[in-house]
Amino acid sequence: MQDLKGITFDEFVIIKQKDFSSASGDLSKLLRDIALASKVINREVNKAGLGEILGMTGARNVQGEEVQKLDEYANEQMIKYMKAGGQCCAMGSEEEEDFIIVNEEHAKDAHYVVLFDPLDGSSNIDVNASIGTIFSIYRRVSTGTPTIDDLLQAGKHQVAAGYVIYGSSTMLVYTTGNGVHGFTLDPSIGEFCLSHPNIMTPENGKIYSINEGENNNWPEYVKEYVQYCKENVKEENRPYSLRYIGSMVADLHRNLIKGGIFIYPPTTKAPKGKLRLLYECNPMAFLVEQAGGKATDATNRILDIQPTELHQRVPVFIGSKNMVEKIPTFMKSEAKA
Ligand code: AHM
Ligand code: MG
Repeated sequence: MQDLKGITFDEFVIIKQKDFSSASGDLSKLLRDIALASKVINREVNKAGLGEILGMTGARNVQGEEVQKLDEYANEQMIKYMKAGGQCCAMGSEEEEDFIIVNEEHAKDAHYVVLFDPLDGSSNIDVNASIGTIFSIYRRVSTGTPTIDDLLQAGKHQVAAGYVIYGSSTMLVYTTGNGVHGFTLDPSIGEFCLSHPNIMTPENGKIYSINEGENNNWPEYVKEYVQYCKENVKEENRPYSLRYIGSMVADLHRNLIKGGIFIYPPTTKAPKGKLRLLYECNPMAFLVEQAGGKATDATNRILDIQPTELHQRVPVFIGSKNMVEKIPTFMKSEAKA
């Protein structure tokens, strides 16, 4: 790839769109709308502490408007920019019970549906830990009024996916199935600039990320795998290090760059895990696979799962290829026991 480091996200998606002679530019426009919405969310995330002070005075700000929780605010911004952009005919949000049909006149020929978690890891807002926005884009399959089938597509049909991490710097990481590229927000010009072209995740990592407090509620194979991560086997770089923020975007972003496995397993309390297939697992699985990693529910590839409901949950084992491939070997030992 020619050296494009430093160019803006908007310029980059236009250059990439030219690689596809049939491209109309609609997807590029949609991606730019998502980037714009995330900049607006970023602005509020960055002053979250100040917002909380206002909120404590009676949940009304100085203009007399109700002070909104940041996750609600992020949800509203995503919906607003998707509607305004005109490229999205329907959307699903982790914050909305039902999917939303975009009835705007200028969106009547829109080809795309967008699914998003507007602010993932929002329990971390209060403590200034990293949080993120996750998005997933499909081409609609229906004609006429969009239907639920447009949103219930297997992850392998995604045409683009990505996340924005609001961390020590704000980054947008995305894929359209042609590699994974990361852009860092330059606040001085208000643009995401290419900082991490062609991200590839190491095949082996040294990090495992899981909520260890739930250990007693895990199936045996997860307990055994985590025990394996802790064993002293110098030649295999074990023990691995445990790193867990409790914010999927932040945990996965770190593991994507450094190598590692992120696990949200089935538990006795949540037999299907906690994370949502459509808003969290599919987009992350698309990104991680594009970066050379893997994502499964322990047996099935995440991207092959046919969703049956909008808010479906799924266990997830995602990250460095060799680490994820190790999981089924522990399941076999469980079956033997
Ligand atoms: P949210 O979408 O309500 O923020 O919940 C999802 C988050 C993920 O970011 C994170 O990986 C997980 O919940 C942490 O859950 P737990 O506290 O059970 O470990
Ligand atoms: Mg979430």
